[in-house]
Amino acid sequence: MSELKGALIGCGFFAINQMHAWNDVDGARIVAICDRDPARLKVVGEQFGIDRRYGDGEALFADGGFDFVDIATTVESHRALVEMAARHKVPAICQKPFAKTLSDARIMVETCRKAGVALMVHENFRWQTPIQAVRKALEVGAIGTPFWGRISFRSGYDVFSGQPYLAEGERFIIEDLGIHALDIARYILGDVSAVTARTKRVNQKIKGEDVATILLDHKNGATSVVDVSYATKLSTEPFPETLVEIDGSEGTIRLTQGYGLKVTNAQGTTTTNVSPKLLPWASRPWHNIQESVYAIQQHWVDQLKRGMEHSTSGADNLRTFALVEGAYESAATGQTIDVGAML
Ligand code: NAD
Ligand code: 89Y
Repeated sequence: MSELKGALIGCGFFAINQMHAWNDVDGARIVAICDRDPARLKVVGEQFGIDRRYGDGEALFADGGFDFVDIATTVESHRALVEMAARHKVPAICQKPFAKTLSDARIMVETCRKAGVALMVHENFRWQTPIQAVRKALEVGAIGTPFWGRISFRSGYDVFSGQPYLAEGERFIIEDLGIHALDIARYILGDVSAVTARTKRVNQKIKGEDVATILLDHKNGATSVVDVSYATKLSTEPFPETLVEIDGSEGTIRLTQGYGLKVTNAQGTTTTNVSPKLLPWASRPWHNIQESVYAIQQHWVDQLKRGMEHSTSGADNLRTFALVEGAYESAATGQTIDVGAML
């Protein structure tokens, strides 16, 4: 199949990474961009040499001439834009968080299914090199059957300067960042039957919670703790590293700060450097996330060409999104939430 043509909607803070990654991806290129803010449209259009520019999604789709759309706006517009893509029979990638509510997310998945168009959520953290390394160690049976895990993201990094909207929502860390850690928990230990959560707001200058501790009961009997914080001041700032601990019947895996992977089993302990590549357009400390943006976008193109389901398809992401909703419900009620009943 020849090179796919894409259109990108939403030329904000994070879209710059997506545009750089599209330049590197094999088999696709961006031919049109859209943003309702003319200043952002101009900046991105000039930086990446895109002449076809639109201030409105309907006008973009009406002109057409592209094989897929990459929706990089914030959550408020996701449902309308995914539905627009489905109406125009255009396969769509949508940034996380996929939707405002699980009920919206379900409708979006169903709408694309009925239209017969592929839908992938840009849930990129599972594509990070260190997370892929953990999954591989498990797949080759290095520690036997996992029975316990901890997925941990604790930081004091100022995310609000680049993404000011994060300080303004009633919900913050679970919806914005915990969503990635919950997805990693599913990716590594499998689907979840129940969720229990506690949250806190430490930074009084923001509206939502900035600390969450979440207990997951996995369907295979494993238990995991997903703990996330943007109120944690450490001697060496780990942003944006997700640390992982897995205990299995035959050994342990530890993904430690600084991208070290330690695997211990009857053969002894091996320590491997699983640092992400610093792509030419990337910058520290974001390079881990930036490399995963390239990886997920390449996956989108490869699977679309093969006509196969994406790792983080809309349908897959419903199971991650249910954990987000379940965690908020558990924190609000103090109860353990049955995830199966939500899906
Ligand atoms: P942003 O506010 O900087 O950019 C969003 C852009 O979309 C703005 O320029 C805005 O004008 C435009 N926009 C909004 N609604 C539109 C519409 N209906 N039509 C056309 N343009 C519209 O936001 P951001 O920080 O770039 O975040 C975008 C999304 O990316 C968020 O959902 C965020 O959670 C996500 N994000 C993901 C990662 C990741 O690693 N996956 C990292 C950061 C942000
Ligand atoms: O928006 C968030 C994300 O998806 O990754 C990190 C982030 O930019 C801030 O928490």
